[in-house]
Amino acid sequence: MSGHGRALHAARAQAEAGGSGSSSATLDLGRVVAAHGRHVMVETPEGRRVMCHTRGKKSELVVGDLVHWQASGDEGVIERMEPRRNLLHRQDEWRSKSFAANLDQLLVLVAGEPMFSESQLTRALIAARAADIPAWIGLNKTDLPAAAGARERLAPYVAMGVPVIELALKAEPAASLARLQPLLHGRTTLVLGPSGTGKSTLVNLLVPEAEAQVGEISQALNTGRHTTTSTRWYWLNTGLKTGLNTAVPGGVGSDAAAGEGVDMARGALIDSPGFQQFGLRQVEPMQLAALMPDYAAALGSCRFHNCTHLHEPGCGVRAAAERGEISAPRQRIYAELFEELSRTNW
Ligand SMILES: Nc1nc2c(ncn2[C@@H]2O[C@H](COP(=O)(O)OP(=O)(O)OP(=O)(O)O)[C@@H](O)[C@H]2O)c(=O)[nH]1
Ligand SMILES: [Mg+2]
Ligand SMILES: [Zn+2]
Repeated sequence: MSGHGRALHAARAQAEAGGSGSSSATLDLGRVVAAHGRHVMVETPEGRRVMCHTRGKKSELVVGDLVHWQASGDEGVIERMEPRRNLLHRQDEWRSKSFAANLDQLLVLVAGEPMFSESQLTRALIAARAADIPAWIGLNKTDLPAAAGARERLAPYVAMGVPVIELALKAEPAASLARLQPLLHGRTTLVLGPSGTGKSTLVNLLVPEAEAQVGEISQALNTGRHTTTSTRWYWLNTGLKTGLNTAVPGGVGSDAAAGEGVDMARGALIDSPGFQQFGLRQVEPMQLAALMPDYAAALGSCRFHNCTHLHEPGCGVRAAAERGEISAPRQRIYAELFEELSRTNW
């Protein structure tokens, strides 16, 4: 289903054939599984991990990138990157921050405690749409009373067709896993969301050997709320010891016997640090409506072709809003974003 295994093999075959550059036959192919400044951890198709550095001052590589590298002692040097299938990033006023590349989907994990910001959720969903990456929402901590408010806040997203699944990753791990596995199986999923919603809890549940630290550790050490400080790649279907992964349809056993098929059927999870800001400067203000499903559904009947849907007479989008088809918070977020993206820095 997912293309990442295929992509890696195809790119390797191409590299071996010398098909994409004269020196590429001497280079190894790998996938970036962690990135930190100039250093990136690269995993070979055989599963070996090699610390590599880039030649430039700063690396633009992100987790999920496929790279060609050359051994240099115990380490490696990155020579070049395969073209990206997609890239999820945020663009704040002064800096761009890439999350990960070559994704099959985005899971935005939210919770009622701490109550998620609808603006941040919308921004993440818009960034995913702009990058052509399917997204869905996981509502975690449904065991807490605050889940009711969060569920209400998510109702418009369900109505506009964004899949929402309910989870209690800590309180009901087995039930949560059963819901997650069909969605994660065989795909590369980036898990994004505010701090403290359970992203690392999710990774630890699905990848028991992940050692992704969970909030309690940092609370115990009193080192602050942000547990996860860098983005990391974790293979799925490696946690057979727990017995929890055996429900995966199409089975891990058959994959193991299929040789190359291992890569294909193995999904991956990418854990990321919680974010505070989510700039969308990569999006043109006039593009916004098309990237918001409830707005997009109402497009096409405005009197003016260059309608901003903010104040023009004969606006079909605002007519839809008046009929209750677009929620008040979404209208507020749209207006706020439109203004933010129209602002110039100088
Ligand atoms: N009540 C409840 N708490 C949960 C649930 N899932 C996770 N938690 C708790 O939420 C806290 C934060 O979980 P993490 O997994 O560290 O959150 P995170 O999203 O990785 O946070 P950052 O790394 O800071 O971005 C921990 O204390 C978890 O035990 C749940 O289903 N119910
Ligand atoms: Mg975390
Ligand atoms: Zn309009």
